[in-house]
Amino acid sequence: MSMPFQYDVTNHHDVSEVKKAIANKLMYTIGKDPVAAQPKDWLDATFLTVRDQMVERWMQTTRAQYSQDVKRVYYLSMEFLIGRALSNALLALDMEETVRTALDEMGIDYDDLVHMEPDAALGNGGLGRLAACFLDSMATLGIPGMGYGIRYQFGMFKQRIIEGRQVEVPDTWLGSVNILDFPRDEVCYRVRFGGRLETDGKKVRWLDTQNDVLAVAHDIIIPGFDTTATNTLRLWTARSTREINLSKFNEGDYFSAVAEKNLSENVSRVLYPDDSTYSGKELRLRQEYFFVAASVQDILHRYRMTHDNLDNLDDKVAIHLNDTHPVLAIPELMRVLIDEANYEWDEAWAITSKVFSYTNHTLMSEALETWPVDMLGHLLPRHLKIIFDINEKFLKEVAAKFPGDHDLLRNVSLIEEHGDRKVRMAYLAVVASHTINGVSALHSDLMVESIFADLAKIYPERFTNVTNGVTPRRWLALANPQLSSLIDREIGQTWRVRLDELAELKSHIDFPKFVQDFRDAKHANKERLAKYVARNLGGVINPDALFDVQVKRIHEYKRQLLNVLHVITRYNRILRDPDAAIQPRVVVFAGKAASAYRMAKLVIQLINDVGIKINNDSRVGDKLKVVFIPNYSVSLAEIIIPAADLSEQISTAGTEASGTGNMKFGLNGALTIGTLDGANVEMQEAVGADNIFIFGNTTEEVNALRRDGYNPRAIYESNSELREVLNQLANGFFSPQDPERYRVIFDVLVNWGDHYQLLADYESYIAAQDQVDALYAKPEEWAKKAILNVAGMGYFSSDRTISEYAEKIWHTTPVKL
Ligand code: B1N
Repeated sequence: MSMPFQYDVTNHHDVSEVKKAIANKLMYTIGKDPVAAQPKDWLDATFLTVRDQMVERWMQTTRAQYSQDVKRVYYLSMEFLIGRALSNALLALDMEETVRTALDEMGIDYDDLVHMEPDAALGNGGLGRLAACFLDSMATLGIPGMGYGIRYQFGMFKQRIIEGRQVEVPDTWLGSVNILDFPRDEVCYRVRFGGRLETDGKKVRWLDTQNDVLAVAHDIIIPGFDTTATNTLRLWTARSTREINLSKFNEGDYFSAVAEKNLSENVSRVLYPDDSTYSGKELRLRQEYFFVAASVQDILHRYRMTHDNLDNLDDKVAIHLNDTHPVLAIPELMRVLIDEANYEWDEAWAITSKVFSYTNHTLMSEALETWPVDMLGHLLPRHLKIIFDINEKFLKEVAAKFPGDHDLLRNVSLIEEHGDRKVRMAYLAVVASHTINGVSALHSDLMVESIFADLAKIYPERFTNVTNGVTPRRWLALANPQLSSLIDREIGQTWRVRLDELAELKSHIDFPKFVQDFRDAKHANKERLAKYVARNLGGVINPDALFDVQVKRIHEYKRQLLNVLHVITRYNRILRDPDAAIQPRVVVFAGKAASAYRMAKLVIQLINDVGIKINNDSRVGDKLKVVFIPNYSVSLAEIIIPAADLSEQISTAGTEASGTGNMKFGLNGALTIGTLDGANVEMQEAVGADNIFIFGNTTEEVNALRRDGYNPRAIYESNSELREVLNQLANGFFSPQDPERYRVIFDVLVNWGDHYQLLADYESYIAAQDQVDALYAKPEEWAKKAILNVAGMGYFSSDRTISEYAEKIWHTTPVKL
């Protein structure tokens, strides 16, 4: 295609041109004289300069996608935890050095500037961060993909720790001007709620809806690494339908009109801070429908620009459901096909069931969405009817395939009948999707043996596994420049897009200089973290100590509490034998608790109370320190993970679907201490059993205990070290001013069944920690094993993950540029 216009393109590797471009942005777009400009103004000016570079690539890609009429993947997700964008863009465009020098020549410090950018924290944890890694990999691989989600005005809350307790503070990431995204006021769809149905023969009409809202698009550019290919993340924001009519209102109605406007715009106000839990709130259901209704309209609008009917939609459209949160897209597409495009049911169903695929991210019952039939019927009567119709046809099909199997029929119904009737959203996803995947080998196996056992009898061919991965660009190249340049020196630079090449490092453990440089890089990263801790928390930690790190959401199944039991055990050992030689350790925790999750919040408080006691005990000194770093986030992870020696992945076997932190730590040269859970299982295979500390019961053993009876009290009584620790919790040793504070933890573990089986794994966990100490005493050997961990992480690139999705599930190929 010829270029119809002439553009004023900055040479992005020319320092003086980049300087001029930044100065121009500062003057003409921000409206500031360089003499008066604040750091934020410089950040914005720099960002705008870099964004111009991305826009060019973006348009080239979009043009190529249209002219090649490519098949697109639409990744529907309630969460995209993308973090900072500027440093990532500079890496993708290979502009870091140029911009650093340009800023330096203008008297601005590059590092200070990029660290000023707030994180886009539109997600809770692993699920949202996975979506962000996937966008990065789709762009890098040239796969025509588009993310759809919600542009929450308030993202994940900021965590403050006040007197040891978590306090939630709103995240006002949108700040003053926002230059991350392009508002598209003209891309705007109406989303309807409520109302009633009217039937006229076969035709169903959805009428008299109330509290309708407009969804307005905002586009974020997703640059691919070292490629022209660039994708889009389209986030919807709610705008009142009333706004336009506001002037017509008389003075008396004005205030209620504004109140109503606020009410309808609430739908994109705030991210629910629930990770791996589910709360059946109506506003959440509204959010889910809001963003899928807008996205489906947008997808069909784009498709119709080049096609006159929707018969072969699946040739060009794949819609992927990131967990069940966007599952209403299924009845929504059916509604549009039947009510608006006049398809017969069977034709509509044939189209729909070729378009959708679904990823399950958890087996835990408290996270599985089931919406009350009453609530759904009230908010979305047409969709409820469609779900009932899907169910009726589905159950007929099952009855024909498995005659007389009434149990099966009851078990697989989309409607849970006992108590208040509820729609099982995961079942709806399975019935309508051509492919369903779990996120690690173990999880995918358990998925078909447990929650989907009955559905897998009916559709065995639909279920598969795609193990998660992480982007090596952010999680190694950006987060760990020192290790990255060392790896470059050893094996070249192409590992950034072919992470398998890290395997070449295996043979390099015999090069003493490399091993020494590797240790130096780790030490430098530990100094960087120690500096952060000193500056932000005021505590002193010694970079020569072993850094033992558990950072992730606080959840009972992730067992931060087991880690604390070990910390206290270690403390007691130091006090018992003050002269024993012991490997100094710093135990680092970070993570947020859902605001309503009492037990998780109590664990945060316990970590802080234990820290106060231990860190101020002069008998302990440098031998043990406990640090809780507040407000865990993507940008904090980029500092913490490269500094870790030991990665704690200690969930009860069978509960963590995959984990992705485990992969980030391995990639940055930490050794894992973990259970055979989630992707830890595959990590063990990848790095070798000698290079990982595996402990604890297997999933089968956990299940056997649940089935045959588990007696935590007997373990408490038989293990004296453990008994001492638990007694300290019960008798207020760590909370003398409030001795009852942790009694409930003692009860949960000893008297109330210890659901996550911490006590069952305690002894083998402590034994594994002893092995950790022994190995760390031999720093060369430790470093070699750490290198073998890096070398084994090739498989866990999200590029590999996305290639599998593209090939096995979406049937998409890269755009040619
Ligand atoms: O998804 C990650 C996995 O690596 C983790 O193991 C898994 O725990 C996580 C409801 C969830 N599962 N379910 C959620 C998040 C928000 C919400 O509102 C559930 N997150 C996971 C990526 O596969």
